[in-house]
Amino acid sequence: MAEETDLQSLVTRMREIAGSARVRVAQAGDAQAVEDLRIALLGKKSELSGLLRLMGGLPAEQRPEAGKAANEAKQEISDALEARRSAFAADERRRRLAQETLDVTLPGRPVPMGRRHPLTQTCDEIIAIFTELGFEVASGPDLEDEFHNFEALNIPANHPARDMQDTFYLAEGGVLRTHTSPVQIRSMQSRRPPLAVIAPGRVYRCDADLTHSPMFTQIEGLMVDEDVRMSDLKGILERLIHRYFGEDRPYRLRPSFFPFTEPSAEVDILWHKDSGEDVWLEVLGAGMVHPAVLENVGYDSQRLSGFAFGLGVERFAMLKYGIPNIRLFYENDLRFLRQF
Ligand code: 2NM
Repeated sequence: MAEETDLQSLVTRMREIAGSARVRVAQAGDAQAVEDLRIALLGKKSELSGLLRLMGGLPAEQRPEAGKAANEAKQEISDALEARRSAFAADERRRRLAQETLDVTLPGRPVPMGRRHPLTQTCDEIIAIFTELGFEVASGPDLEDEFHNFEALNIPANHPARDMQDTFYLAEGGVLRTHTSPVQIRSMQSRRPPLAVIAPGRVYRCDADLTHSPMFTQIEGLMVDEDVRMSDLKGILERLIHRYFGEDRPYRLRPSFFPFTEPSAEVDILWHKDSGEDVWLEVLGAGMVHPAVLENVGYDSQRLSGFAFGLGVERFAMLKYGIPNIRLFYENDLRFLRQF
């Protein structure tokens, strides 16, 4: 180019630069090549920038035309660079999305299902049998005083049930309840007949072998009204036995003794052993509430009568499911628990 700047050749060169830039940009192989080209074509050291500096040597009236040509060249190059850059960006995005594809038809990760503990299931099943008959559910404290656990139940101070061998006495006084009967005592103390309640809950005795645990679960029942009879008791217990062990299950009432009932009975069911032998198995205790117990809670034993019964929930579950060891209920071994 001539010493002094010539408008025509300046404009021509700018158009040539723009034209060849379009070809080079079209040939760029990747986004980095486009960026390298942007610096080479529009950067401070580019030929176009050099030409812009030369524009200062033009006569003032020619500068607008040169400036217009420069802007057009810059714009053309920028547009070409941007088009190429966005094409590579779109390619990159498509590639990434293809890699990230999620198969929404794949099965989900399994969520382990929880279930009720077999003791809870058995408890709920027995409770349902009684609530359907009109009984209410009552509860009370595990730590009892000797009045509610023994005295009110007509269990005298020298009775073997009060023995240290059978009962957990607390140093601070009181006992861990040995049955849920104290709940029945509290129900009678706080309410007036007619009364039909069941008391499910944990009870505690100094006892441990295959079929006995120092803590186990009991359900006791109580009904008090005018003219409640032994035949009412038998009817209710028959419903329980037939609902829980099967409608054709043979059972029998056998005379027994408890301090808190008179008369008292134990209920046996006929059990078919694996050996082929049929045996009577005791499954619960029951009786007509002793008049002394009614008087202890302030009821008139001349006007009122009642029946009561008690059963061990673990024993009911062990019989129905053939569970050989009571401790399986408390170990929370999932291989055991999953079977129910
Ligand atoms: C049993 C057997 C017989 C019983 C008695 C009472 C109360 F509080 F009414 F006197 N509640 N439960 C009872 C009667 C419990 O369990 C083997």
